[in-house]
Amino acid sequence: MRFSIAFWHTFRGTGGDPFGAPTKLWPWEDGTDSLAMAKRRMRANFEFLDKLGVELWCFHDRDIAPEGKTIAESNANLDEVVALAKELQGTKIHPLWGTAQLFMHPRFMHGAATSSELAVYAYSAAQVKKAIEVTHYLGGENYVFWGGREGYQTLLNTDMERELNHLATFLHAAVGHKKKIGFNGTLLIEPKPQEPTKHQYDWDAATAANFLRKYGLIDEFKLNIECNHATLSGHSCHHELETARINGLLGNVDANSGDPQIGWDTDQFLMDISEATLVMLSIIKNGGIAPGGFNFDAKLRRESTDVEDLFIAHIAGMDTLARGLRNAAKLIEDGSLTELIRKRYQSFDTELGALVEAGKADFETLEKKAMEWGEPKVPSAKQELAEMIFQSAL
Ligand code: XLS
Ligand code: NI
Ligand code: NI
Repeated sequence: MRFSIAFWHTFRGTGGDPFGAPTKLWPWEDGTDSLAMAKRRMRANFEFLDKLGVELWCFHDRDIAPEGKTIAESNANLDEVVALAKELQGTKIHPLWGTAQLFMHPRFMHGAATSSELAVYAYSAAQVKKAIEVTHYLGGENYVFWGGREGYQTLLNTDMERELNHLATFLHAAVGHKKKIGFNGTLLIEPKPQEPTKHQYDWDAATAANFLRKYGLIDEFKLNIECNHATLSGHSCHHELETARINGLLGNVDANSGDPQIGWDTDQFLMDISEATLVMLSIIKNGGIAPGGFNFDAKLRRESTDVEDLFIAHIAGMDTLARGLRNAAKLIEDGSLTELIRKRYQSFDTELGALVEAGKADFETLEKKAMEWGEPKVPSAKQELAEMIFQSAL
């Protein structure tokens, strides 16, 4: 199943929210952001991975090591923690993906690659360069670009075309650097429609795919679909996975879920078996997800404060997806849904249908047929039957 622990939530999540102070005071934390603390936290991460039997993890550069006063100092801090991580990884464990955290510091308030300030663009390039290098060094299989603050708050002060051009040149430079250092991992874009900006440029899978095509990046990137981002964009996770899949872009899943009553990225663990079954239907159709995986980009609720809760959440997240896989396999083996869909389109399984699908039926030919056939007989879509078959598999 290629499960992965998200270091930022599991080891840097504090339970703080805009209305309240941190609630999680893990026993290994000493309340500082020192290098020594970063190392102790890294040991806790590997103890957790070991106890769960999970062999993949994901990180942002700034989650795992404290930022220094200069880029050189930050890089040195990162090198020190990464050396320890490499040692603790042993032979079995490695990152599913790494990424650069380009949104927390005030310098990124206008974005990173889409900032109006050239010095920020350059700073971001330096940070991504280093983050790709350490991901490569740790044996990471992928590298993710989630566009932190790549977006806008108002178009009145924004040159959207110029910002998107900058984003594309930035990503081309990342491809160049990846090749230069011999990193063979997949580069992924993680769509999200809004938050923190009002409009994030990588809105959804279709928007990201169009961006990649326009700028000649389509063969160099895949997509990391996050379920909660999907629902924020007004789609279902299944829709986003399918959009990525049919475009040959499904690369990874950030396995989490939102709350139907809350309109933001709540990053809850995916606990809904029906949702997990839909996710796994796409994964099976995709022929699996490797070299991607299921990253638990999910956090405990503010009110869940026991260390035990970290285990319960991840175990339940894994079990839910595993049950989803079993259900999806059952549905596919049973074949009723596939048959329902096949029947629905069977009018195209004809000589004329084949001509249409090959793009060889011109309007004259079709007009002649339409006149000959008269009023079409339109069959039922069988939605309730499809829903019944689906629910029966859960
Ligand atoms: C935020 C994103 C983030 C990415 C990694 O909403 O989900 O956590 O996965 O930068
Ligand atoms: Ni994510
Ligand atoms: Ni998210």
